[in-house]
Amino acid sequence: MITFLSYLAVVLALVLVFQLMNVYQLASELKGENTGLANDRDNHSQGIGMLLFVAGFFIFLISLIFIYKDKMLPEAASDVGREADHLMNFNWVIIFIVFFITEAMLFYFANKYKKSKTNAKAFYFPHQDKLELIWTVVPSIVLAVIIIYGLSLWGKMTGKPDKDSIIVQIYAKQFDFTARYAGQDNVLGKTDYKLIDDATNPLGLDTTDSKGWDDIIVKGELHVPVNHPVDFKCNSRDVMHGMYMPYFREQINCAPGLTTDMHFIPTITTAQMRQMVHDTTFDYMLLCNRVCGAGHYNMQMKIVVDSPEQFNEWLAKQKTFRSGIAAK
Ligand SMILES: [Cu+2]
Repeated sequence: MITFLSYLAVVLALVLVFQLMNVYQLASELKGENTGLANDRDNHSQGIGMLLFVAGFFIFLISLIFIYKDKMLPEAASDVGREADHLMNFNWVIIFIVFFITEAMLFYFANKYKKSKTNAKAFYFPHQDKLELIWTVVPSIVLAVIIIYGLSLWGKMTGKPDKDSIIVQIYAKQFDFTARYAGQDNVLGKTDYKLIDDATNPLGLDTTDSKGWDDIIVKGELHVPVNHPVDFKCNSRDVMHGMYMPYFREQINCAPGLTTDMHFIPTITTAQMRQMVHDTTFDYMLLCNRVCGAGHYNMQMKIVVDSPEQFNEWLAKQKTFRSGIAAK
């Protein structure tokens, strides 16, 4: 009810302002002031209004950056993540320089060349080759630099992984993630979707392939060691999912019938990050960012970045695929 009354008050206030403006206009028409044409005083006040608007807009924009600074993601926790942040900041610097210069000029000239008695005639300036060359070539070079920078980073994220990477399969389905570590031999065993059985073999591992016997399948928590390359091989059982790791600035699609690959070196452990963000409950997350169905909003997995010792200790406690089968 209070909300409704507040809206009503706003609407009535707008009606009031509109009516007052009508009264003011009618009054000035009666006095013979309003001829329907802007006079020098109107042009002057509009020009000043332009300058005030752009100054206010700049102040508002810059203050927003400072007010919402702590809502941004914390420092990137991976090697490629840091570079992704550099690339992003590089883009922002270019965007801001161009934005501030062009917007300031737009409003400055709107004021400078407002209609007045002294400079009523516009200068006819239809074409200039040199100017066109400059505004074509300069943005082209800047864009090429951004694209080359971006492509080289993408190459680092998805190109050939480091030879001693820990290989982890990320298996997405509606609506959860399962991780499979390649085990002692660091080779993932073969899989076949026809062998999938939710109770005993959720990823459809081929039991005749000995390379898969030492594979370790985990749900709920994904552990990786700090300062060691990890290679994620991503698959999907049903529809398109996203393997999105915002704290490491990585993301790739998990598509059915296809293996996508992405790797990085985690650089900050969960414990260190908890100290950095002053939050003892902080956790890295793996999220799905393809709208994959009704349970998409909750499709996630916790990522724990351990010290190498903690990681080995954790891994040793996990059951291999073969011992898991034997237990059943
Ligand atoms: Cu999903």
